Amino acid sequence: MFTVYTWTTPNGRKPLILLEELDLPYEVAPVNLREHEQFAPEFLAIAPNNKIPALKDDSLTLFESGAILTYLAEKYDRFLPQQGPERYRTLQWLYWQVGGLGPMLGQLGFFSKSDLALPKEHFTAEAERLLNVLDRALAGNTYVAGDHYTIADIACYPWTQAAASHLELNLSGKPAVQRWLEQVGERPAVQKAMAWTPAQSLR
Ligand SMILES: N[C@@H](CCC(=O)N[C@@H](CS)C(=O)NCC(=O)O)C(=O)O
Repeated sequence: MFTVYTWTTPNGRKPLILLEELDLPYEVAPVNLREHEQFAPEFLAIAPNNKIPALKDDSLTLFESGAILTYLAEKYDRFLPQQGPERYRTLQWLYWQVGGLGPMLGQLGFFSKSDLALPKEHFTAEAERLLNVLDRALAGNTYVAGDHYTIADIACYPWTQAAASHLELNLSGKPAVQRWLEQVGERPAVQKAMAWTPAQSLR
């Protein structure tokens, strides 16, 4: 049985989406970020970087959402081709999300709550640029890495959704992103994982 250590944030939803897509049994251990539970020694033993998500599979514990998605996709041979260009395009967009889209939108969320104009301007411009990169990629493809739904879509979806719903970035000039958000948002696994709350047991 997998245990997912998580919270109701975009990074936290990624492993839930994949586990739902794979239709696997799992339990959720909520790590309440508002109560700073990510700094508790018990969690530090699992996730030395003090951030969610983390995954436990028997004796293996993993942190970093990209590593978790790759591990599960490879274990079940789904949503990440074993070889060929689409494998590396999937990994390329996965790393792009984890190293770019996520951190930049995260910083925008942080500085939006401040009255510091310069960082707000900087991270808004960077968020716009990254969402335009995604829009151009999706204009020529059904999914982020090509014709198939992969862990790159799973990584990008919660953050892109948050860009519109929480960061109030206007996606009207990004038609391919809007089309893809609708399409991915219709998947039952995505809906279930995006609706998860700590009070709820998924299984
Ligand atoms: N690169 C990490 C980022 C994880 C991350 O930033 N998690 C946030 C929630 S979305 C967190 O745990 N924040 C708590 C903190 O910064 O103290 C990943 O992709 O897993």
